[in-house]
Amino acid sequence: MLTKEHCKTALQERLLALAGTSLDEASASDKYAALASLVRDYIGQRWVDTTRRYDDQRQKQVYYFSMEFLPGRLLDTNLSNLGIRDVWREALAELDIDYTELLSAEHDAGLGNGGLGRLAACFLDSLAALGLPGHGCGIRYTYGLFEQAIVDGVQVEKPDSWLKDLNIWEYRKTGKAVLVEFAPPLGIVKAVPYDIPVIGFDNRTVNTLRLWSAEVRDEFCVNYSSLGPEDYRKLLEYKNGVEAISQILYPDDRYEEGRQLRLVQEYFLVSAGLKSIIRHIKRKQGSDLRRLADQIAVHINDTHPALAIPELMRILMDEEGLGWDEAWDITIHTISYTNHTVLPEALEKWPVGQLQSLLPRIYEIIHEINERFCAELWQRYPGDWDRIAAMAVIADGFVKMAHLAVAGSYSVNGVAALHSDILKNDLLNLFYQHAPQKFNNKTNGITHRRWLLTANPGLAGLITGTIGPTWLHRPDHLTELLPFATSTTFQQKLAAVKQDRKEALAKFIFDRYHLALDTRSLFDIQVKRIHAYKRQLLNALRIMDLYRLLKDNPQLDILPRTFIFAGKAAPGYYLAKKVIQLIVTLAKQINSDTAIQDKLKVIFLENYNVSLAELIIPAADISEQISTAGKEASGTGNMKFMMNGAVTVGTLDGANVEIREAVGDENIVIFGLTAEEVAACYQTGRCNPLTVYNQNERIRHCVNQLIDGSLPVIGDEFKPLYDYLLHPGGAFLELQDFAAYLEAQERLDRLFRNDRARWQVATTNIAHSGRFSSDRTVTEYADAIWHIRPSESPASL
Ligand code: DL6
Repeated sequence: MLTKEHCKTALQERLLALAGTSLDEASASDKYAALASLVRDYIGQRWVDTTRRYDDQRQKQVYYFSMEFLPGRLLDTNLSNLGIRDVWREALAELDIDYTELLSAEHDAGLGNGGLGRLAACFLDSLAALGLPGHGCGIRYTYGLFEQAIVDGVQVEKPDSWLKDLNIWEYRKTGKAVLVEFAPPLGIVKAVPYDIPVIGFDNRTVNTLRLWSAEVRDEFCVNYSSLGPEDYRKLLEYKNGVEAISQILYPDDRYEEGRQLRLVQEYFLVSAGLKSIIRHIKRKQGSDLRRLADQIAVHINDTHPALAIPELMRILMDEEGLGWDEAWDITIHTISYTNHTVLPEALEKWPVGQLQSLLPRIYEIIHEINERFCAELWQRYPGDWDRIAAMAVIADGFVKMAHLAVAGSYSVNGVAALHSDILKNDLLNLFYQHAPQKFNNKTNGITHRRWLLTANPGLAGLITGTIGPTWLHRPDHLTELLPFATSTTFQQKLAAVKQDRKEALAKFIFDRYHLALDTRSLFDIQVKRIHAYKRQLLNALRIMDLYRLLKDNPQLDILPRTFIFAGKAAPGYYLAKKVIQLIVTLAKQINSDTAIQDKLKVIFLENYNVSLAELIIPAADISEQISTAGKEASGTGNMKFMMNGAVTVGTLDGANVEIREAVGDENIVIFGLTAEEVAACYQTGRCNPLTVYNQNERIRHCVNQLIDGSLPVIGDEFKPLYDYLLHPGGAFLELQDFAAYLEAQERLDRLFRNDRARWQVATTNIAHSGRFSSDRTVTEYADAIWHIRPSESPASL
């Protein structure tokens, strides 16, 4: 049993040993490093035991392959999962150490762009919490997603060198390196794993996130002075080429530049991952791989790791000597695939020539997969050339990765009910017709441990004080809060928790930006990647509209609002960067205008990441989930906000649809075109934004502000946004949904004027958020896709 006294002594001893410093002299990073290294001590044995248990019991294990993992900071979560957070907090307080300050000394691990990477991190947390044998497999990028700063109103990017200080959570496993082979000039590359423990909540499970780093191979040891200039150049080229592989994480949406490196990264990940898994299986369970699909499941997170299919075929045939049919049977029973997007520009395809020259053997296998797949289709649909061409893995000079992923896996899932339906009925409809049994839905989820228990301890305490602690293991038990939704006492306590979080956020904003916020105003928040389909622009237009109304009538009776935005735009995504610039410009104009009596404030918070999200989300009154229906595969921010008692204003898109189902119409504010209406709009070409613009004066007035000199910018800064909005058939239907959005905001205003109703809605949202815990999602994957079982019985309560 760990006591405060133990903690205090241990910390001081560790500070001496690690940093050679006393407590008085130690910096926040010294204290962080000392505490984190103590946590390493606590988990070592459990980690070894977990691995042994899986091996001894010959348990089927799942490996979640993902080019992105977005874990954020780990110290707080790890302490909480180990059940020693409170004792440590108290001990630190007695040593006069500010816990929050100590936590912020940890660099936020940002090895992902957004939802896809964060989902992967939530899944790992849930796998461990549920005692399930499941591990992550990714790349140890030297630089995470860029750090965003706003300079002169525009986004600039700085490298995120998150490894510049020691990463205390990783264990370099030099002895477990494997070799990955590319065609010359790159040739053979050494892949070295760095393992990060993934600690289960209140149980004895510690799983592994294995991140691969590229290094020059050991034979690369030459006497430089003996080299001629040409050899020297080649050597340098090799070294630089290898080191580039795990150097940077590609920002979303814009893969054009340096696509070759991205392809190298994808193969590097899958080859290293599969080789090490197979080596482990052979060592522990013998060299007969014909039962591989009963021993492991390999899940590919989007198509980025889809080369796992030909790579597994290659290993089974070329290294293990199996024939094609046997290897194929094993492969398609081992690999499962999740699709995360329907946006055409995000669907990966690789030019044949590029794949062929970088990975000739892999290309040969893909070619054969395609030949056999097309032959199978020909048998089934003789003469139907159009269908076969549309389904081919290789077509028009490209390898289509989604087609490869569907053809080479036994399960294909979408990430929310609506999205899975779109896959079945639209994007992958021909594949669905061909093999309907593969298709299924697994609605996303988020870990309630990070997004409620540790991000919002006040709310977690209130919940536990009200319904007891069972929700920690069984988030579905949050529904026990429902009877308290109308309780005045509960509502008052909930209001106090929200107020506390709003003040914490306001303090952060004041300290960082010197902007004072009215914490009694409604915190109306949109935080996510900046992308046209997510429609931050629609939100900005609404703010412009409201500001104009207030300017015309400063006495206008509205509830004061603070609009908070955060999110990164891909560096090459011009329009998204313009949207940020617009928001920052609005902030400048509105925040300095005394005529509107502080009724509105706008702020764009720089460098959105997991840690910032943990500060922002608990403070939200309103959650903006306003994507064009049918475009957001699921969304997971929507779940984090509802879990923290915010009211969603959203379209019927992604998981919003299921959130509405869960909470009921009266506890969410839905507006706008449905996915079907949106599809019809695009198909018929009838939705010309100019029609709306010409017919609706209020909208016209708003859009015109982008170009008529109303905004404090010189020149035509926002003309591109104006053109985008009015481009026929272009835009994401911002103008078509604008009137409905304004009306939805009025509904929200009415709701928030009624204190009892507003806290009832908030409570109802929290109560139904258990359904959106990743524990539920991962259980569904484990039961229906991976067929894995917990290796220990669930923690006793
Ligand atoms: O499934 C996780 C997350 C969804 O919640 C978002 O709706 C979706 O946009 C995101 N998808 C991507 C796609 N990237 N690629 N390819 O990030 O996945």
